[in-house]
Amino acid sequence: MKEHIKIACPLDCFDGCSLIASVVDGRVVSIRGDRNHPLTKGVCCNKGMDIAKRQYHPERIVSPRKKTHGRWEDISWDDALYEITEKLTAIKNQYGSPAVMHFSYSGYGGLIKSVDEMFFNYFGGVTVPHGSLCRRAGLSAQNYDFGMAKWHDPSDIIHSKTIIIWGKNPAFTSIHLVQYIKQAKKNGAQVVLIDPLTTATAKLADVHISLKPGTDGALALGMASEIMKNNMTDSHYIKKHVLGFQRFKHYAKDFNTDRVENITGITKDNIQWLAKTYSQNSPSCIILGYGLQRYRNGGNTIRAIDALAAVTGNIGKSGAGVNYGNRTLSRYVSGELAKSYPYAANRRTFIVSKLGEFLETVNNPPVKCIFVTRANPLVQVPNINRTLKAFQTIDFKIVIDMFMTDTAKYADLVLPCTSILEEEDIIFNTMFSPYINFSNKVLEAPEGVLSEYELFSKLADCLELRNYPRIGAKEYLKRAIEPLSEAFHVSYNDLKDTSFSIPENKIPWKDGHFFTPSGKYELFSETALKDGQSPIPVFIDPEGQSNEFTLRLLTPHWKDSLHSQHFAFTDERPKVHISEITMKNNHLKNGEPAKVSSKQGNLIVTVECDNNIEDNIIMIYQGWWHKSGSVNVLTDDCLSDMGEMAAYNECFCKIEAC
Ligand SMILES: Nc1nc2c(c(=O)[nH]1)N[C@H]1C(S)=C(S)[C@@H](COP(=O)(O)OP(=O)(O)OC[C@H]3O[C@@H](n4cnc5c(=O)[nH]c(N)nc54)[C@H](O)[C@@H]3O)O[C@H]1N2
Ligand SMILES: Nc1nc2c(c(=O)[nH]1)N[C@H]1C(S)=C(S)[C@@H](COP(=O)(O)OP(=O)(O)OC[C@H]3O[C@@H](n4cnc5c(=O)[nH]c(N)nc54)[C@H](O)[C@@H]3O)O[C@H]1N2
Ligand code: SF4
Ligand SMILES: [Mo]
Repeated sequence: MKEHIKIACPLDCFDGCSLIASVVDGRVVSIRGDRNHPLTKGVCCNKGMDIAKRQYHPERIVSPRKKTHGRWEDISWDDALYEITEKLTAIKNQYGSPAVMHFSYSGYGGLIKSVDEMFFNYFGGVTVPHGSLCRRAGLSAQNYDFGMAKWHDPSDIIHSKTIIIWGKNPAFTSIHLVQYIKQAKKNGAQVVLIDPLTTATAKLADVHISLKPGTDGALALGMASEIMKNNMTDSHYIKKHVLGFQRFKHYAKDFNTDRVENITGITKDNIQWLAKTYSQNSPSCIILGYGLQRYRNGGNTIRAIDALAAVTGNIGKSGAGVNYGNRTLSRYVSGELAKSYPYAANRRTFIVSKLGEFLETVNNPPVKCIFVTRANPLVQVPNINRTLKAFQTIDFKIVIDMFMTDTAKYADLVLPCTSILEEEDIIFNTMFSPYINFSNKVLEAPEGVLSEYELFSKLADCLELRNYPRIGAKEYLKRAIEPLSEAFHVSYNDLKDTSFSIPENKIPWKDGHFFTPSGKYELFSETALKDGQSPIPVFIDPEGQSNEFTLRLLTPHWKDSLHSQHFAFTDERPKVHISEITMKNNHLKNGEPAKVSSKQGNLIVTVECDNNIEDNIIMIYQGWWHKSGSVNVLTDDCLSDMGEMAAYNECFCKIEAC
């Protein structure tokens, strides 16, 4: 008999699908989309369907493994727990708890696995990453402007007349957004894409505007200047809701179309057309991606774009808004975890993209143990050569993962973990969907696999962490959602049965009250000034090319892999996408191997002639493993201006045949 059980996708994706696992004789035979979900409506991507493939993959880790003299051997859980207890106790006694680093990132988006963080808090506080590999330059920017990043309800886009998709590739990274963009087009909306690459999303757009990478801030200021010069602003909105208009106007007026054409490579006509269309054919919404803030000027770029909405009054109205990221869910679901914060008195932080540099230089205390959960840093952080070298100097390295990732391979102890099919959980990590999804337990974990929930409970016992909550997993989840239950009168069982979304989200800032200190939209931000930033959005030149390294490297996200997770079992060499002209200029042949070099390292790739790439840019998808070649051997560990964000796109390369 076939059984159909509702689960949720735990991947770090915008969309947050509800899925159906079909089970025959205790085995999952397929995963498909759940038609009853209000947003994802039964459509799911290959990565979601691959949950079943990963579940039964022959290379899945099903026992703890220890490396002795360079060889891996399976060990018992008792031995693994004993070793971890001994080492953590000794390190804490000799150096203090911050000599342990807990590195966790975005591998799994459910509540049940946040116990790792809770454990290390009760341990006394350890060294943890802060800053961002993902989107924090933009979040910090929107904090200055609005007080917080919020996204309109996804369905609201259909009321827009102009939609600017700015540095985002939803055809790959947010497939459920696409249906709303198509609906808006049917309703007559004009869709514009601004991206240096002709991505799959360009097919959705009426107009694609390409520009020099890292120059979007100048474009936005140029558009604002045109809008202000030609009285296309919403003066009523500005008067009532915007702080600092005159200061901003004074600065932006220098961004005339000649200057902006020169900086961005966009024609004067197109800049004028964009300014007019955005301000006059409204309501207009901007859908911001994350690619354009992975530069040294990323935060100011987002602030300059936000400013367009403020001066045209495209805020707080249906069909308007600057949609960047949804941050509203997490504060309602950290009930039990929040109770552990006061115990983490010795917590220490480091900037995540500077992992290598931090490990090279850290002292008082030094890092003696790295414990990695839900992350693959030796593929995903920038400047991998430097990071890897530093990582290898650490005495004791533990990784929890389902597979022997590149990070796991360099560890001393690797522990298996349960999959989404083996846990009852609540998935909340989406950056766009307002829904929280319940995921039922479908299967028992294979023999030898311990859930992280059990593992950290056992470790808390071994280490005698007195205050660690001794409660079952279900009770943990129930307590986690207490803030949500209190705010919206929704119970655990309600979440199980329905798709719940927070009602306040539909049209952000509708009441005209912003979360900024002044309560207004802040074109001039005192908070930014205090943080050492320019108080108004400014354009900062992106990094320039050098004589040796002339090609800009872009490393966007691939359709069929969530970061490194679905590149796992390919031996294929990574492809470098390159235009025919750049290919010929560099004496390369399509399909042949080539060496890409940057200041940081070298990578052997296969040349893929692709005329969707502008000349003088090369593109390699992020996520390839070491055996194929990780693109982050090339990237620099420099930072954006805000949010201590990895500026991956500030990377210039050269390429030669090999
Ligand atoms: N299939 C799939 N989906 C995913 C992910 C995945 O790995 N795979 N990852 C998820 C996560 S964690 C994230 S953060 C998101 C990322 O989601 P997106 O922001 O949609 O994707 P990115 O690939 O980071 O970059 C988007 C675009 O930015 C463009 N870009 C680069 N530089 C510039 C610039 O200077 N100006 C402009 N205007 N555009 C520029 C790139 O060409 C690219 O097309 O996707 C999420 N969804
Ligand atoms: N060059 C370049 N680099 C980038 C980016 C880029 O655009 N360009 N994008 C960046 C972005 S946006 C992000 S968000 C980061 C992502 O960085 P990471 O979060 O490190 O990326 P993943 O490759 O998804 O690694 C997650 C790991 O968690 C494991 N995992 C899955 N489920 C579980 C679980 O239940 N428990 C445990 N313990 N492990 C589990 C997976 O098997 C996988 O190995 O990468 C960044 N790196
Ligand atoms: S990766 Fe995204 S689109 Fe694909 S199944 Fe998961 S949530 Fe849905
Ligand atoms: Mo991300």
